Amino acid sequence: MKKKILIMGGDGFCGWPTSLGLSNDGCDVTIVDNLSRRKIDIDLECDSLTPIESITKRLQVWKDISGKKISYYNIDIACEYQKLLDLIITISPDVIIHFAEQRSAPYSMKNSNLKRYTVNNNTNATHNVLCSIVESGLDIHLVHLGTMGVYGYGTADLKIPEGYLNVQVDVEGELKNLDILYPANPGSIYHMTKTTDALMFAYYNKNDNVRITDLHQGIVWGTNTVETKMAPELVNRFDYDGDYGTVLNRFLMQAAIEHPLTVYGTGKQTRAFIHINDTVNCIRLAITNAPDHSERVQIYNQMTETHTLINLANIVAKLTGAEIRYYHNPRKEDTENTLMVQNDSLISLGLEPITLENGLLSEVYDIAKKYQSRCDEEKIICKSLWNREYKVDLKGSEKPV
Ligand code: NAD
Ligand code: USQ
Repeated sequence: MKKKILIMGGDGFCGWPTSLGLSNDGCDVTIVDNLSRRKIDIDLECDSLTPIESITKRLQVWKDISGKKISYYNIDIACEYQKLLDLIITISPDVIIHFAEQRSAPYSMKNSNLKRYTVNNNTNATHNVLCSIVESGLDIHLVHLGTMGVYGYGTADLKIPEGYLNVQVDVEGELKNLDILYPANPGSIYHMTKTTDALMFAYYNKNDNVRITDLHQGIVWGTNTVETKMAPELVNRFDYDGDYGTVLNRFLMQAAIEHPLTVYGTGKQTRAFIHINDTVNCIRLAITNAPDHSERVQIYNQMTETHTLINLANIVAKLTGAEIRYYHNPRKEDTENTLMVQNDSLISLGLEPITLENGLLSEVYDIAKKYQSRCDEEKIICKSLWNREYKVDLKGSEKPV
């Protein structure tokens, strides 16, 4: 693949391995990132479990090892529209991949300032990207990282379709078929911004024929890919704290430092998962299978398996001998749900899913063990509450709560 690719948010957890992977494929990659994720670490007095280098060092080491240059621009795409537009016109990319949003649900619920920051950042970032594509007059395929959380997780036993729901409406006695965007049902301010993104995509696609692929991704687990393993300085970030750490990586890190696994509520919530290697592979597939101008927004469910949280905890406990504890759920979410998801599109395009059974859980556990001395145990318990009546639970209990 030899495309010119602009990666918004290319310094982040999903963006960094994607940038290296596409560069290794032969693409001409440029990263745009305002490093806000690194600044949030400073504000939260927390850090990636893995020691990540500065973006300059990362890119220099990549050039030394691979002989390939990735350019980098520090632009806040939510605020610096003219800089973004000028860069797009200068580079004239074939594809823009948009990762650049505030992506933590707990962080987005911490207080009014962070709710407002998440809404302003995410909706303006997405709108500025769309607006600049149109103003540039260039024919650019936009690939966006969306979330399974736009659908909500309760499915009334319906297999969640890939973005669109076929409904029958009664028009004066005559039944007509309609394809509508699956009803949005966000569970946090962060997830709400992703449902707003989806409407903006539908509009710009309808009005300006922008070619868009929206990848509704599940929870990403894992750390490294082929490229991030090429040198210690290229290691990917590993979030473990109560705001940014996601559940499976958190369980594996907790096991590594002999902290009880923090299952919220009953543990019967079901969620969708995907390994970081598959994230990169799905993006490759999205790029090589771009929609044409007459097509509606292409929506793929980017996930490979579903699990209840207690099932995940049991798998990790079996692998590592960790203790499982139940904590009062800091989130307002269903105590239990089933989740069935259609994910045929990416598989039919060639995705070969990596699942928990592929043995990669131990790799993540080993990384967590290696860097356990960098863990600040004070940061493990989630202190972001969805609702004023909720309380932080520091101890947990042996039984579901
Ligand atoms: P991340 O926070 O690690 O990366 C996001 C990057 O975007 C960061 O480097 C940040 O500095 C940058 N950024 C944010 N706002 C910006 C702005 N206004 N201008 C320029 N750069 C900005 O997050 P991630 O885990 O890599 O997630 C990337 C995308 O994938 C997000 O949109 C997220 O919603 C989606 N996603 C992530 C997961 C997951 O489990 N990590 C799952 C589903 C979907
Ligand atoms: N949970 C626990 N214990 C923990 C952490 C989380 O039981 O220690 C539970 C939560 O209550 C929730 C589930 O695990 O039910 C998932 O939480 P998470 O933090 O792993 O994931 P989530 O907040 O949903 O967000 C993550 C990414 C987000 C992405 C989303 C995909 O941070 O960017 O959009 O996964 S999805 O979940 O499919 O919407």
